[in-house]
Amino acid sequence: MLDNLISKTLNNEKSNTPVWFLRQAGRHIPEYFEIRKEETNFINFCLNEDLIIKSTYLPLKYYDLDAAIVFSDILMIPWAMKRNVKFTKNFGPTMDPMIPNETKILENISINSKLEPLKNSISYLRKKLPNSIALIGFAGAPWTLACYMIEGKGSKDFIETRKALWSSHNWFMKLIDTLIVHVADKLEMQAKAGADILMLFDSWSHMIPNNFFYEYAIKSTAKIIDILRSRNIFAPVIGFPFKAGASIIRYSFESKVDCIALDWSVDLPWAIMNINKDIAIQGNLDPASLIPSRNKYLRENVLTILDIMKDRRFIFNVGHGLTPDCKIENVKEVISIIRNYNRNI
Ligand code: 1CP
Repeated sequence: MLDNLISKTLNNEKSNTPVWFLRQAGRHIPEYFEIRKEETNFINFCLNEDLIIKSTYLPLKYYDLDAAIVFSDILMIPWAMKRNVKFTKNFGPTMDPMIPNETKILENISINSKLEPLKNSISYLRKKLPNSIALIGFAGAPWTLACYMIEGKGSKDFIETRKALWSSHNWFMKLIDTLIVHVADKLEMQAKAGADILMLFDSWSHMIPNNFFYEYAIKSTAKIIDILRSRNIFAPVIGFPFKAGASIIRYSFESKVDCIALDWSVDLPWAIMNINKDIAIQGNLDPASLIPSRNKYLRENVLTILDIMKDRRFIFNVGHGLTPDCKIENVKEVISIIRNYNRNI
């Protein structure tokens, strides 16, 4: 086992509180935009080993972190499935929306052959990174990928996806089953290449109609983890059912994740009372608290989170990705509060 705080925390040891940040690699560090200029097409950027490696390293140059997350995007799976994914500046990702009942997408294809640069970058990074830094590989969860693929873009309510779920349910189930296999394949590839920890982003889990939450958030995650374990991949999995409210209780017991990432809306005292005590917890500082300069509540808030979580296996993180306007000095301050807290307990 790697000698780092995150691996220890996830492998059942109570250790000092580790820290890393969702979306720590891109956007809020000005130097990222210098690296980004080297390749303006974002898909090509995510396929360029040199740029993947530079971006993954970037936050480690600025911060004393316990993990690096490999630079990529959840939409590399739809891209590898031959959807014409494009990233447009100031708009976000787009692709041709899928027509419900379209069967071509359900064909059995292998996505990993198209993601070789990701695999090679992970192998290189794991060899170069010190053992004290965990390397995290990731994928989007099937529901969240289906949302982008059916809608063709981001959305406030993913109405087309929910309509497809009700009107073409058999097809929708097959689409999710197809995505389960692709997600498992991609996670397996990353673990075999050297990723120590795997994370599943279900960023739109709050768009799942409640009576389908078990099927599409919990069971699909459990199926992915079953596939991984059956292939002898035992890297711990962190699940992130974003904004799923009280449904995180059942998710924590039945999705088979080793750690649940909590978003910034979750009340921590409620969470530790109600969710599965056998799994670790990651979260849940509001990333917006890292935007104002000299935010006088920041320190108090970080200490409150640490106090509440002191008897649980806990990874400090934000409750959603860092935003482009987040301040580097605030991130540094949070890390120093955590390191000092660790020294004093
Ligand atoms: O031009 C650019 O630089 C594009 C901005 C950008 C970046 C930096 C996108 C487009 N993706 C990424 C990288 C990325 N995406 C990482 C790498 C690590 C890091 O930044 O530290 C990760 C882990 C992701 C994951 C991701 N992509 C998620 C899940 C996390 C979350 O925020 O909920 C989602 C939903 C996406 C889709 C996506 N990719 C990019 C954008 C702008 C979006 C969101 C669009 C929307 O809100 O619908």
